[in-house]
Amino acid sequence: MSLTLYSCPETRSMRSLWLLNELGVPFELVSMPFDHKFLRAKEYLAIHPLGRIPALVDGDLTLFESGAICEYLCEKYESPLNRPVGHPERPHWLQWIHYAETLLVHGQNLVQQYIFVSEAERSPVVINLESRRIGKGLDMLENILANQDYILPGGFSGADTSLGFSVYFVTAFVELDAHPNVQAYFDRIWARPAFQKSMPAGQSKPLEWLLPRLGPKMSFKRKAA
Ligand SMILES: N[C@@H](CCC(=O)N[C@@H](CS)C(=O)NCC(=O)O)C(=O)O
Repeated sequence: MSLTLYSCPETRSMRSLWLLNELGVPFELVSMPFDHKFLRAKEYLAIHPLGRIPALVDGDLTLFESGAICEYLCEKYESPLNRPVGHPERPHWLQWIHYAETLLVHGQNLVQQYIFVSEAERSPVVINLESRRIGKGLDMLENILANQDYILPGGFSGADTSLGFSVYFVTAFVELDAHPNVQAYFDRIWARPAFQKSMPAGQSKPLEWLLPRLGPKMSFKRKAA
């Protein structure tokens, strides 16, 4: 049965693409520009009724939601990326796959503010609130990553492809200067060949093409004592 991933560069579908590259399984990539011309086309709506990405087709099965795709692929293809039922890290593996969305949504709300909302309607309150919520998430990760390289003590897993993409995405909006352990996590992820293979070719920064349209990054630098 052949696997097909529907994807747009640097969106949540990068999680699934990265995971497939980590697993090293054969798949076909259908990469579309992030544009409703493609996402709302009749052909694509037949795959995902809401026209969102990612979507995965595996033979007769069509699946959307990046968290579900992560669990499905890790369970289907045996590898160290899975934490199967009964594994002591299983509950937290699930937690981090899904927490990744909580963190990412703050970044997505910032994209809406900067790109989709007119300047007149843009809200500094929302921008401040969403950036600070990212900061709180990073504070939590900073403590966890003080003692381990990846989000689970047992090492790199599917949960890192979910969460790692969220960390990647939010660095377009916040500096990591107050979060050195998160920065080191970001650097470890960045160095993975499967991650590099999932990035748009020739790009050296997250959301590089979008950066000129975003506001200044929030810095959480702590004041010197
Ligand atoms: N929770 C879903 C979110 C899917 C989603 O909203 N993807 C965005 C890209 S990151 C999308 O397709 N947006 C297009 C649109 O909203 O029209 C997942 O994790 O797959």
